Amino acid sequence: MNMKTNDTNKTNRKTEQLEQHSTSNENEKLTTDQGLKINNNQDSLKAGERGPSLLEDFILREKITHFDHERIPERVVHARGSGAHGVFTLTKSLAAYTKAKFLGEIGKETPVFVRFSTVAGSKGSTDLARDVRGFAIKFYTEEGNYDLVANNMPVFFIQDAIKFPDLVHAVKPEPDNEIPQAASAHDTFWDFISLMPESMHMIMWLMSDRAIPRSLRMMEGFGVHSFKFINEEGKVHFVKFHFKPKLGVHSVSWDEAQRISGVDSDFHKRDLWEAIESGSYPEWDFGVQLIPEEDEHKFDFDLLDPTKLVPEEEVPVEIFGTLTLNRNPDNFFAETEQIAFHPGHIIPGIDFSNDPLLQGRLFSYTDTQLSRLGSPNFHEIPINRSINTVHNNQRDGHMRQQIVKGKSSYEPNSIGGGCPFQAMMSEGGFTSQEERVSGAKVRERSKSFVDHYSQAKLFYNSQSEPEAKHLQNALIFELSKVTIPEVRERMVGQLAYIDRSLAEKVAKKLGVQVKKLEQPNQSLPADSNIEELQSEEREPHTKSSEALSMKNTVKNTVKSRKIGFIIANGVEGAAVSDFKTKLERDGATVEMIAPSLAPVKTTGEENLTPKHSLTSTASVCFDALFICSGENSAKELMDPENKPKVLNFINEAYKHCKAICFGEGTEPLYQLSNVAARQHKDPAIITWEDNTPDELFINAIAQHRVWDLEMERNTQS
Ligand code: HDE
Repeated sequence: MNMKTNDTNKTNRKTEQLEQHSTSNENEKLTTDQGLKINNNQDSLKAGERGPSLLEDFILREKITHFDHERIPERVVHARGSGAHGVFTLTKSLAAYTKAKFLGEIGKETPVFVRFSTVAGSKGSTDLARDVRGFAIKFYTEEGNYDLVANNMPVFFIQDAIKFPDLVHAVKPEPDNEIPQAASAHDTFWDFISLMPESMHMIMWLMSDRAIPRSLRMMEGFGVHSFKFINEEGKVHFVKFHFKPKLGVHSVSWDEAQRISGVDSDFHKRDLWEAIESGSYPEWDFGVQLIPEEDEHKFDFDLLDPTKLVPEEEVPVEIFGTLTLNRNPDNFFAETEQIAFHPGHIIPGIDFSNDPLLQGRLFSYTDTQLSRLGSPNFHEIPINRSINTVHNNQRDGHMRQQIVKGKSSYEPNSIGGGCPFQAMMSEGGFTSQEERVSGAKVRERSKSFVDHYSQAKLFYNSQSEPEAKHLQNALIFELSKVTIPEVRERMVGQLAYIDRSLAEKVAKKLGVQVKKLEQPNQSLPADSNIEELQSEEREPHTKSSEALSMKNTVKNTVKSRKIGFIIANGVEGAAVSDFKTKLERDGATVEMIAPSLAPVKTTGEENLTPKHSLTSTASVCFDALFICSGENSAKELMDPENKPKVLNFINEAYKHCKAICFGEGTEPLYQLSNVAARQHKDPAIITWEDNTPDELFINAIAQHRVWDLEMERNTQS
């Protein structure tokens, strides 16, 4: 029995089902795939000890053959992923809006598996790429699997699925030289984007710090499209799905992201894994925006347009449940890699809208699983199995697992007693929402989709000063990598429709002029009436929205924050343990960093065992630093061998706007660091002169970063 599933809190119908397919090698003998015990796994069968290997060696052949075939194609997008098991708990009933059972009964718990991902990079690429993050949730409901295949941004680049292959080809490494990996900062991406004004709103999100999250646990999740809820009476509401992290929405700086990619390219994967292993379970509030069907047209944008969000000021997000991740997978490939999501996996009470992007997705996901997992039986892979048993007349195919008894595999039948029967609606039988549709068969975009700039403006207007600055810098970084001046210029021309001063700031750094684009929307069909379709002068109905700025996020907890304690021989044992206890009491994690991995002598009885050395880690792997008290330890840290490394730690943390606490006796280090040059009170720098350093430190860490002082911290250093 697997240890993890012994925990009764985490046992549910899905874990029980997975347990039937799990195995452990503990205390077992090595066997072949046929169950034959192997006596020698060191040498192949040979004709004489120096002779050639024999074809007869079935053990060698089996092992090598399996190895030769152990790779499957990676996902064409979202290849790099991290997953976890968890539970969705309903805290408020949605029964008035949907007949979906898992959303009806307060307190109901539904097992889930969530897979987070970056989009553009390959499976082995860095976690800290500037990119959208996938946030795909499989709810194992009693009515069948429901997949909410979401992202950490509420809008998308394109309005119609037919443009998806173009978008992905543009962002992926260029076809001739396969450069660059996991990066949008290159010619083809910006060439495409500058010709696609519908992507401008998403570009604002992508260039914002949302694209470089501090943790997968500190990101929002959005269903993007409008979906539909249908209740028992058949009443329809449009619905937008939200997941709001209880730890708040936080990001790293771009400079940090680049450093993390070098120091620990698995930073997000490790962070999620370690948080769950330590019992610090990530949690999100599940919220919905509900719009009665009759209000569909009351907005100044089209609810079917996936490049638009519904401002929370216009329709508030109501919280109905909690998503908790509480168990790491037992096997990455079997679970995180083989899980197969599909927005078309729905259950009674939930239906699609006519969003043309969503409609295209409904085709793509099963299709891609066929090529990735290799068989129409991918639903039988344990992680993909529904907890509701499957009964139908689908049969055969590669790797079929289920042994369906009986003679008939068709319907209607009399030989099988007519089984399996169709279910009536009252028995949970799914019916699509009845909707009147009419119209000529046309290959066209709705005129209501044409305003591409006003919500881009709304997003930009809503950013705090540091966030807006980061966004500008991101554009400058990305577009500076574009080698074709015309593309840079065209992109700046697009930005001018969003915000003139943003365009000017970017243009200056790119060495181009802000020019009015002759034809802003070159993506339109050749015979479109461009004048009629352009909407560049439109102002957003909502001028700014608090929910769009990370400045207004949760900042009252240090839970699961990682604090680096820099120690050396002679460190004040009592001060270290006091600080550590207080931080851990509030849920933070403390890790010791010393000049080497050898135990560190303290002024007290106990030695401390460092987890890291100054060489094996970097300040970018921590949220805050405590330069631990002790004159003697400070002396050792100032040895010529240690000093540059310690100062680099401090200066980097300072540059990245983190909280730093200097203990008693560390003044010499403080004086040598860039921190000493500060001219103003900086709430995130705590020293031996402060009265309640522990409280101040904890409060500063909870603020995440002092982004407001970034300019000041950086111009001094
Ligand atoms: Fe996806 N997308 N997508 N997508 N998507 C895939 O499916 C696709 C879109 C999203 O962790 C693929 O199994 C099309 C929007 C996530 O396994 C593929 C279009 C949103 C994941 C695919 C979109 C997403 C995928 C690749 C435009 C946010 C990772 C592998 C019409 C709401 C799921 C796979 C996981 C994965 C197609 C647009 C989210 C090829 C055609 C919008 C989170 O089927």
